[in-house]
Amino acid sequence: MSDIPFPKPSRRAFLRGAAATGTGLALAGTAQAEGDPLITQVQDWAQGFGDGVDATPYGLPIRFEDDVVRRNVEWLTADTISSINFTPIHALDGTITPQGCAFERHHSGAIELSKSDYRLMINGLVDKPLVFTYADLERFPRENHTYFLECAANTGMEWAGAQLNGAQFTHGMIHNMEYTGVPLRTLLNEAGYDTSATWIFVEGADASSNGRSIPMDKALDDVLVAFKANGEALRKEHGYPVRLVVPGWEGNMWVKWVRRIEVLNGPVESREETSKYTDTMADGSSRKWTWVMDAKSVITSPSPQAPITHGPGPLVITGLAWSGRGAITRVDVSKDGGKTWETARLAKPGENKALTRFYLDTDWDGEDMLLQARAMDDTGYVQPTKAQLRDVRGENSIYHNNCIQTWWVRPTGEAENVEVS
Ligand SMILES: Nc1nc2c(c(=O)[nH]1)N[C@H]1C(S)=C(S)[C@@H](COP(=O)(O)O)O[C@H]1N2
Ligand SMILES: [Mo]
Repeated sequence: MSDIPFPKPSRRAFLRGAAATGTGLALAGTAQAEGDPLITQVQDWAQGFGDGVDATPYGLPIRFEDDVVRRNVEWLTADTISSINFTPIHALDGTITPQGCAFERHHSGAIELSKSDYRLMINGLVDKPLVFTYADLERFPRENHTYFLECAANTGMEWAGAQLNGAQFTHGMIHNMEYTGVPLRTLLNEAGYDTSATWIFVEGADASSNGRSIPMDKALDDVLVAFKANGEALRKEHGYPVRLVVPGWEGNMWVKWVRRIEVLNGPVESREETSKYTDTMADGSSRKWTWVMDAKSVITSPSPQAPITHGPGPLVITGLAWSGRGAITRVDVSKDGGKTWETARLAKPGENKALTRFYLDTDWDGEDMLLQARAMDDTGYVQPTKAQLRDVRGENSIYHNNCIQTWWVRPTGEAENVEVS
């Protein structure tokens, strides 16, 4: 898509905007009591009974929310078995992703593995190879941590130009859950791992096995062997009954249905690791072992799937920011394609390797906006523009696109995925 020239704001619009900001935002309700049957008449739902407490032993969202669902992009993969779908981030708020709409990525489909059939083996450079049952894992001291998981391919279709029209599709290969699990360190200690060992190799119980090598330093640091997410059992599609949680690192290392962990003195050069999860640079060379997900952000509303549905005046601009290196410290929002920036309000102080919600409570003048968000983390890293990222990485990459995203919001409130130069 070609560059969109930013329409110059008129002087009148500028003054109106300035005056409104100066006085602070005042918002009255937009409906009127008089003549509104919703106010003046007794409605059906107030005259009969609702559902009894036994109607839904395990509840689903109310039917009015039935479009808040994972979606896939049909042309992306040949079939749905080795495929991916996307979290409806445009329709969510806060930071926790409900498991029921958290994106899925499988190489050979989501398998059904019961707790009683579950085994986890730790072997290789250990004093004593061990096999844990699910019940064994439950007897180790466990911890709770909230982390994001981002697929390395998130935003990967956007390298060459603005392509997919919606935050769900451009940035939805991400979810954020509160995990309960046992630190991998605890289990490695239990097996008596060789302290000179430098790597582990982890594989899953599915046909693809998704074998991945992880440096021992990371394995001993914050990796979890997790069995609950957001308080309940992992869903089948997220690795029931047990998955690996590798905080801040690319999603493919978070092995689901984890069945074996081998302690080694070097990485296992699996097919996927050497050929797939590398970044192709402009000169055709490859960047390898880029495990950490750099700081990134996206405005979730307004966005193409979440247009503004009201006129000028108070507008809540919101989005998500995250960094695999630590906590988000600041998010700036631009309405003019990066010329000027305002610092957004973080809903809560940024948390380590977890999604951070930001808000810009603003006054919309009803004119075009080129909305952007720019994240900063506690290492001092600033999210790059698309041009800056292309300067370093070219346009041949798929993975690790963490550039600033632009939405062109029209006076009608509709938004579109665009690029600014
Ligand atoms: N066993 C196994 N683990 C796996 C995969 C897989 O196909 N099999 N896919 C990986 C990839 S590429 C990603 S991005 C994440 C996705 O996790 P989710 O399905 O819970 O979103 O799981 C990873 N772990
Ligand atoms: Mo992935």
